[in-house]
Amino acid sequence: MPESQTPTTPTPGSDASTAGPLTTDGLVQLLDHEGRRVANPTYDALVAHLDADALRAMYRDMVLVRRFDTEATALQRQGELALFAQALGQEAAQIGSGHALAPQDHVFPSYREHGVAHTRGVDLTDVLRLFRGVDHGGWDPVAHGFHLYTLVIGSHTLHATGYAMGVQRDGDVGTGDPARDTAVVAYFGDGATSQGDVSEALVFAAVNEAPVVFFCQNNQWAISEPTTNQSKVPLADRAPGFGIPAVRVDGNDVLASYAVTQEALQRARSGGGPTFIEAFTYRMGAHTTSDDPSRYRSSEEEEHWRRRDPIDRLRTYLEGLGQLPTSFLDQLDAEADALGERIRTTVRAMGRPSAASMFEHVYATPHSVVEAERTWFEGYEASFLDAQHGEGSHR
Ligand SMILES: Cc1ncc(C[n+]2csc(CCOP(=O)(O)OP(=O)(O)O)c2C)c(N)n1
Ligand SMILES: [Mg+2]
Repeated sequence: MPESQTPTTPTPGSDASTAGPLTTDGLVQLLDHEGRRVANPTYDALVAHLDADALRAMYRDMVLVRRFDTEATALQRQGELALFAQALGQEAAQIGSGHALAPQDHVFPSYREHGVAHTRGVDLTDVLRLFRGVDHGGWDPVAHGFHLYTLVIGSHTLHATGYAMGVQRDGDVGTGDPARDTAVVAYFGDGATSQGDVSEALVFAAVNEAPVVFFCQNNQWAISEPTTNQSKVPLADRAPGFGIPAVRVDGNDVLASYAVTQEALQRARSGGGPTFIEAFTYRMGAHTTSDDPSRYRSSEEEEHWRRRDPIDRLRTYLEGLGQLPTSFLDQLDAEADALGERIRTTVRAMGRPSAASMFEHVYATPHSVVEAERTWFEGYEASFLDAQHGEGSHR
């Protein structure tokens, strides 16, 4: 067992001494939490082609996404966003897996996959259109191979599986053409694994050998519920029961996250069917800006994981290689500052949509339920106007 997997300070949310869902046993790791390269005969070959430029590109993306998190949180506090969900602490799982994707792959995210969005070329300011309530999405899912965020926990694992079955029926699996063979990825959390939808998705994916990767970010919390309330065993252990191969990875290790995703994507694209990846990580921030984690977890636990910051780990590794020159870091600082400025300016200029616009673009074609709700809402709004003119009954 590499040193970093040895339990150090067992704290709530990080007790490696148990065999339960928080064990660190069996995690694929290529960089330990001190930023040292760990040899792994199975996965080394999958990262061998990553040169210093590629590793710096991952580092850059992680830093930019973290800046995005910080700026968006500040904007929410200033009243510019209704809500925000940080990806803080999950950058390695997201950027590592995102870098493994091919242009033709298609992703179904939850709501904190800002790192993956960034790797798919989604402008991060567009992500904030949803969190400001300006529209229901903010980007073209087809153009980016990145579906809209899904807030209904776990439901999109079914969408991903259905989409993957469509890919299969289009003949875009197992052709041997690297520009054509396509994989689908569903990103979801530890809490989502308790949803019936996820079990149904695993059943359909398994029996249809659908080209889908289930990427579970076990950040150890589902709002205030710890993973120990979701499972008695590591979450990845469930997948073999469905007939789906599973791998547990250190989700704070960008290299390992890249490698296991690469393996799973190749299996899916070549016709080998689904894979379940459990990326063991930690939600360093609050669930959302509406949450106060100090109500349900200790500062010791947060400190334990702060010392396992995924960005620090890659930085230490690159510094050890002598591959993080000051010129690069200075340029990245400037780039992050420019991104922050652009985020602030763009969000403030988004304006305020009319309330009625929430009924637009819910479906691609007219929908009788949405139309009925729109009609009711317009009448309700009008009743307030009537009241202002002394003609209605509402106060
Ligand atoms: C079907 C459904 N039930 C409940 C909720 C309320 N809810 C929002 S986030 C969340 C916790 C999800 O936890 P997890 O799957 O671990 O994802 P994380 O937020 O940690 O990324 C819950 C219960 C919801 N959005 N959808
Ligand atoms: Mg969670």
